[in-house]
Amino acid sequence: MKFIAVTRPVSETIATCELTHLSREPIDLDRARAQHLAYEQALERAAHCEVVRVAAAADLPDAVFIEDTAVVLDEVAIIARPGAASRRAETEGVAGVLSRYRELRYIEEPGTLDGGDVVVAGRRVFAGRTSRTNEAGIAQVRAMLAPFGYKVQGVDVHGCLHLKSAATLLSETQLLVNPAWISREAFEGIELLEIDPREPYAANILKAGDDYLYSPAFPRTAERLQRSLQLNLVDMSELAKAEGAVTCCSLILTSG
Ligand code: CIR
Repeated sequence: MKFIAVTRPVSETIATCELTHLSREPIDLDRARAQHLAYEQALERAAHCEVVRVAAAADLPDAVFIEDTAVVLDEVAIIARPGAASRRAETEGVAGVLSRYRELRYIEEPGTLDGGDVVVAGRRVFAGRTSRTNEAGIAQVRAMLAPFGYKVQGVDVHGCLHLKSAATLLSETQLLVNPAWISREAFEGIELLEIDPREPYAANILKAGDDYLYSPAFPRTAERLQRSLQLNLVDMSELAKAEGAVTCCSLILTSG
């Protein structure tokens, strides 16, 4: 199976990005771009993905966080309607690229949905209720995916930006989680591996095929993970100041 990682360059306006849980700190644009390039190289070399870039969008500060603009499944791609109004224009360029690979569906008003709120585990789809994703958005995803046999479940998220800040996929039956930000009951039947509580942001890991990208900012959780997984460490420290993490900067899709 071949994997494609769709990415988008870091915009020169990233300093004016949306921020919810962090205070604004200066972002070194060159350093952010160098880290993003290293991330793309890790996707190519370590995770064996073909990297396909959406054209840069200088006037869209958060464009690099492409994960939020869509949810891509094997059968279809859902184009999101981001909860932050400043991010809505990001979807157009992404939809153009994704239409090469998938049929598209669109989240429509009054629905809002950030892709960062959606975790797909086999035929189970978990959708976070957050400041970015509302019940109408989740209901639209449920209706769009029912014909393909996916079961969509809403999950309450507290204290973080997206569901994927609190829970990401290790395998179809196992998630890496920060239990402080979600309730375990929503994930019945799924094994939950907990982060080290001293590293609250550590629940974000990117799985591409059988390979994993992870941030070196969380050494204690990394040590737990390395007992059973091989991690490719990518420094995302500059993009983390914009509240981004490893999953946010790509959309991974299967092809061929
Ligand atoms: C935002 O607030 O929308 C961006 N500054 C960060 C988005 C991070 N995306 C993600 O976690 N999926």
